[in-house]
Amino acid sequence: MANQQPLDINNVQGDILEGLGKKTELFFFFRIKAGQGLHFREHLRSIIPLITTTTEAKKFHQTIKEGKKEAANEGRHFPLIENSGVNISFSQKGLVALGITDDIGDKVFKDGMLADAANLGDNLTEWDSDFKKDIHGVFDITANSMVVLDRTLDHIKRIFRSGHKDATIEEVTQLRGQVRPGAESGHEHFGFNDGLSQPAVENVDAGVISEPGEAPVRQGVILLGRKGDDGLVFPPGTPPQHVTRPSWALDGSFLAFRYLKQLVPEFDTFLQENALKGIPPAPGNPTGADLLGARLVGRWKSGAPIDLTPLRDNPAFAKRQDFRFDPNNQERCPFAAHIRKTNPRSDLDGRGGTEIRRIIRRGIAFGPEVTEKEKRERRSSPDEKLERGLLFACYQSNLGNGFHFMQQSWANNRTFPPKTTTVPPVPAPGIDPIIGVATDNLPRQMVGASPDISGANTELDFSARWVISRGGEYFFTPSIPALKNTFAAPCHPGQHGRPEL
Ligand code: N7H
Repeated sequence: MANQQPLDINNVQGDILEGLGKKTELFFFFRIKAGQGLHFREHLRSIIPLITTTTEAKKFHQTIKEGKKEAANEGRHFPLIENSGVNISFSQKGLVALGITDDIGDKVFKDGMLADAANLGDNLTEWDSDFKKDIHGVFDITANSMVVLDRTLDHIKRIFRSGHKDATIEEVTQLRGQVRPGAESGHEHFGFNDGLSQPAVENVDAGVISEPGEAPVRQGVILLGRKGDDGLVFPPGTPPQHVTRPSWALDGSFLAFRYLKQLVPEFDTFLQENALKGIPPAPGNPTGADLLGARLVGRWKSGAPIDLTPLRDNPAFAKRQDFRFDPNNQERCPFAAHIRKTNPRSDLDGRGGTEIRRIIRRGIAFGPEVTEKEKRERRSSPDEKLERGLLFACYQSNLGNGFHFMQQSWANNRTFPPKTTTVPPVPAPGIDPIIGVATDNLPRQMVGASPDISGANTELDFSARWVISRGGEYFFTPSIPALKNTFAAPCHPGQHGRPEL
């Protein structure tokens, strides 16, 4: 039964519904030291005032927005404001280490990402060995600079006595991301503007996104225990399977974290070697490589959706969400384009819609820019220090409806979106060219991107992968009251049989 009290966004950690302000970001993965669960709770209590709430994150963004506007009116440069944000999340193993034994009602979370790796199409030999170890939790720390970030990290480590005999946590690993420099700011390493399409959440973002086709989602699609957190919908189109949440789960969210390496020179070379032909020579027209890239992603590098502007980029359209795919046609946007695979919009009209599949994404780029040597050799350096990619993070109330489903049943599935009724019939859409993995040992391929712009139903084979999973984990990001009253409460293991929602 959904909670009837109105949502108070002071209770929700800031990265979930708003996003922490970030130029740099650190994911600090930790383990609670054996036998230190109770002392960890004490330290956690001291951390709670540092946790950035949704209200605080919103206020920070508002200040920046107003400051930038004012500076622009006065013709001056708007300086970076010193700031730092902190959120905390726990894995299932972390809950166990804390003695929290209630069933949270999400099998994907409980089993963990390592157990899910094969379903996601990951090759475990490509995983960083740290993600094969036990991880109990993660601090998500953001800041306007590395110096400020390190200061916040030091503060947190001091509270947990890290490095001392009486430490209650030990570091498993840490990953640092940063916004890319200059004009690439906001763009991921392949060069595409990222983080544009997010679901608006009812009564939180109301009025922010109101374009047709992108109605706000119910709060329970992202937050546990709220209206819309109805349980797993599987197989697709069937009624939700009943789920019971413990009371402390209210207003928390599941975080799927993925450490994704990107092979940028290889991706660029592929686009050049398969550049689309038949683009009329006219001023402002893209290269064939640019057009192919846009058809793989579904947006131009500026962010403009190809469904609205299929043949040339138009940066003025960068943030537009008001498009609905023609379910019988992939001339404007291939069925398998990354954004169509991960948010098929009108393709699922009459098939249950997309609402329960929506996720809120909070990724950041990591690693250095491509070097001149890598450009020349058209190959990523084997030097790990030059590895680059995306620290992908997303929130949802149900991993089996959200991230896990999206990767396994949409991105990796050649026959999604289902196209059984098109006249004339079209071949199966193929695999998401950006994140899809062929789990059936057949080549990776998609339809609708080759070899010339009129060949909307022609197959393109791209057996190489450009995004490689190096690991990850599933976490639960509790509400602030749950952190205070359950996670940091001074009680003994086994005392958590609390009332259900
Ligand atoms: Fe994706 N990319 O640069 O190609 N993504 N993504 N993603 N992605 C999106 O709307 C990218 C990944 C989604 O509502 C854009 O923000 C890369 C995973 C969803 O229209 C671009 C990687 C998953 C959307 C990229 C990567 C998703 C989306 C368009 C990995 C989930 C919104 C800009 C390195 C399983 C779809 C934007 C919508 C958009 C890229 C990963 C999901 C440019 C490079 C793992 C739901």
